[in-house]
Amino acid sequence: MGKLDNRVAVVTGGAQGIGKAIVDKLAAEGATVVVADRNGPGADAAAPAGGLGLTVDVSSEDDVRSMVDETMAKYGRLDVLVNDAAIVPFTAWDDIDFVEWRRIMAVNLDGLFLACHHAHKPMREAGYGRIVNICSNVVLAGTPNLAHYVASKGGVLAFTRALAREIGKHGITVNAVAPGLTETEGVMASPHKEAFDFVQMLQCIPRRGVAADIAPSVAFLASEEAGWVTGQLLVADAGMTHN
Ligand code: 4PL
Repeated sequence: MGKLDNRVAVVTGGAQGIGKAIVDKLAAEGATVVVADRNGPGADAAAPAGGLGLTVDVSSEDDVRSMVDETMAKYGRLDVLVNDAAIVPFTAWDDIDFVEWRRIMAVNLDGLFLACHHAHKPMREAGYGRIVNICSNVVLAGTPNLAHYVASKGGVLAFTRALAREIGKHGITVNAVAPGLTETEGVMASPHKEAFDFVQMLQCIPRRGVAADIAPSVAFLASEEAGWVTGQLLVADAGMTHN
């Protein structure tokens, strides 16, 4: 008996990192999980038994449309959308030109819009849906070397609140989860890995966050019993920040 039995969930960015941990947790709670990732072989590898891996660049409307169509064709329903796909850059302010700005916005914000725009339609027809957007505690901390990413995640938070108000009447909740610095493949391959000691000093719980620390908050908001919670930001960062 899982809290997501008989539900179909789509997780973007599910091939690695926090997204992969979310895929595993939703599957453990009984969901059938579609893993959508730019890395197609990675998506296939991450897809749980009975699930599906899809090659999806969320900044491509064609890809996102296909993601929803293929999910509906195979399973006939789409109950949960987790928007995890994002680029996590490390770019000094002096190096953020318009090309770099657009690169981040295209995936982190355009991709969020496209996935919500297309995936909420079957939810609306069913009169039920759960959308969980992965934000970041950088929106509360203003973390350096991430100005474009911080702006994109600010957009994720604000859009979560706005969309919740637009589509609540259709039985769809829209919430955000804000992780802090988390030990993932992406972070460990970037200069962000140097920030763990500093970040731990600010946390209430002094250890490195891992992807499995984030997934249960997502699973809760994705569950039917969270239906009275919408437009909210759940900060899962060991108490580093408060909203
Ligand atoms: C605290 O979301 O939340 C670095 C890089 N440090 O991407 C993040 C903190 C990073 C964060 C993040």
